[in-house]
Amino acid sequence: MSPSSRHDTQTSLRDAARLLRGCQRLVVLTGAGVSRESGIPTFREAQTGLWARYDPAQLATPAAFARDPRLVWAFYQARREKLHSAQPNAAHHALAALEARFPHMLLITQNVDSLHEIAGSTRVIRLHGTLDADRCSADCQGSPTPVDRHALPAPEDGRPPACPHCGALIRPDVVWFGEALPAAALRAASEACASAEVLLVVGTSGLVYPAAGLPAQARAAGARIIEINPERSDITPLALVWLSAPAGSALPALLRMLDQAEPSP
Ligand code: BJW
Repeated sequence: MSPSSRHDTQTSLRDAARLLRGCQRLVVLTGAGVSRESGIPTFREAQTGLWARYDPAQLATPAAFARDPRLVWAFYQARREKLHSAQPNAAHHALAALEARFPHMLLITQNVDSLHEIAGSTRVIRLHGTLDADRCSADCQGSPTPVDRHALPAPEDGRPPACPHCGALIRPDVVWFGEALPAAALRAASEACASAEVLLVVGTSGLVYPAAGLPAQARAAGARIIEINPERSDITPLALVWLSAPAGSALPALLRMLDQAEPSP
């Protein structure tokens, strides 16, 4: 495969399909870019409206929550509101279809929306938690202590509701900067990448660790990496095939290519 072929989408699609055909251990790693075409801004994009003047990386921390819980809670409530009307896009559907085709496929996601599951993916490892759930910020009954926010009165001053067990504030069940990822999920992701034949990386900047280290780990263990991202990322230098296109068009095109008979050499 010549390096110049990386820039030709049709050639890259053909190369990617060739790597996938007959693959026995396929692992997929997704990031915010996969949900972009569902209208969900990526993490590093400027937030819209009210949130334009805030850096999301400064809000997604335990220190920010301790300093100004009302602000951080409002940030997450606004994102939940936006998610409420979001639907899976063609990329989520194509990944669910890919799982049907490769029953051992494992999908590792950094995303905190549930769009992969809604689209029908079943073998999903979540590295950064979920916006759908909350927990006690003091984890008073063990780590985590799940709390149903819908069953609690919402304080009028905009603060998060209080934990019904201990009275500490509740918080979204996501992983903030400086917090450990769920150990079992990270272990499973790491093991899958260490034994992957092909790692398909979709829509991540590759900036946030430890998730960003998984492609290098897979590559060191012999996996071939396909990347789908319209922009170069920190993963691009590791990729054997880079599909420089939005996931919502590249993934369905890749599925169509897989359905075609392999061209004779
Ligand atoms: C498209 C597209 C289209 C657009 N189609 N593509 C090693 C080195 C340096 C630092 C560290 C290190 N190890 C750990 C750290 C510290 C830190 C870190 O990584 N910092 C970096 C910023 C330098 N990591 C942590 O703190 C982690 N914790 C940790 O390591 O704990 C250690 C510990 C151990 C034991 C005890 C205690 C501690 C935690 C990281 C948690 C990340 N959480 C967030 C927030 C979740 C909640 C929320 O959403 O609010 O997760 S941060 C944010 O980044 C979010 C994302 O999942 C994550 C990754 O972002 P992603 O998905 O890559 O999105 P973007 O926006 O960056 O990129 C989008 C991409 O899509 C772009 O490339 C576009 O081009 C592309 N795109 N449209 C396809 N249509």
